[in-house]
Amino acid sequence: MNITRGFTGRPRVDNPGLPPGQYDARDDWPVLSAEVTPDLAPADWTFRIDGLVARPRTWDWDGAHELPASAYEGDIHCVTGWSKFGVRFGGVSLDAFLDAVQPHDSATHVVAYAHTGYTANLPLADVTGGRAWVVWDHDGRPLPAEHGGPARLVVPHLYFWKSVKWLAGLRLLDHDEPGFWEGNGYHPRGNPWEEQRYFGD
Ligand SMILES: Nc1nc2c(c(=O)[nH]1)N[C@H]1C(S)=C(S)[C@@H](COP(=O)(O)O)O[C@H]1N2
Ligand SMILES: [Mo]
Repeated sequence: MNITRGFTGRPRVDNPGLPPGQYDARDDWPVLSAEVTPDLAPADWTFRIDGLVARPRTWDWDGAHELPASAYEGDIHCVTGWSKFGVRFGGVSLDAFLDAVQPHDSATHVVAYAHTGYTANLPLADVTGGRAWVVWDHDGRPLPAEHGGPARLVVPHLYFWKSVKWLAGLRLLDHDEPGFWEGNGYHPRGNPWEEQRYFGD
């Protein structure tokens, strides 16, 4: 007897870029916010890096734009199931900001936080080496407020809850400290390719 397994949704073989358990949202870009969208003008936006760094620093909008421009074009994956292909973000690599503050050798993790209070924890290694961006453009236009404008974090190789909207800062730590979703049962790292959705996955 033939047992046919897994005929739910589109077969992944058609779409090798789709991590396990995800679907292609195509032209949709769902908004997922735990807070009300803040009314934050570029002139009021600041981005601070402190904690285990030699030179803690705060950038304003113009100061951040003086750093070398860097773009991400690729895929994003939300833990609720949608993935989106070929998203284009423009901003600055987080490496450029981190180079300026000189992280201590003891720093192993970061907490990224929003102007609204939302937080997400990340291993420092996941936000260095050209894998994380502070972005203010989407498709060549200013990032819409509901998607985190004026500026958000983008860490596309992890589930998108790590990509803090209305980004206000990073604190460097020598230990892991759960953020908003991680403290509510989600996985500390959130690698979509290993389906690290919940604590213990
Ligand atoms: N400040 C803040 N950042 C956040 C969130 C949030 O609720 N607040 N949600 C996260 C989640 S779960 C996802 S999937 C993405 C959603 O980004 P989008 O609304 O632009 O699709 O933002 C992440 N960053
Ligand atoms: Mo999400």
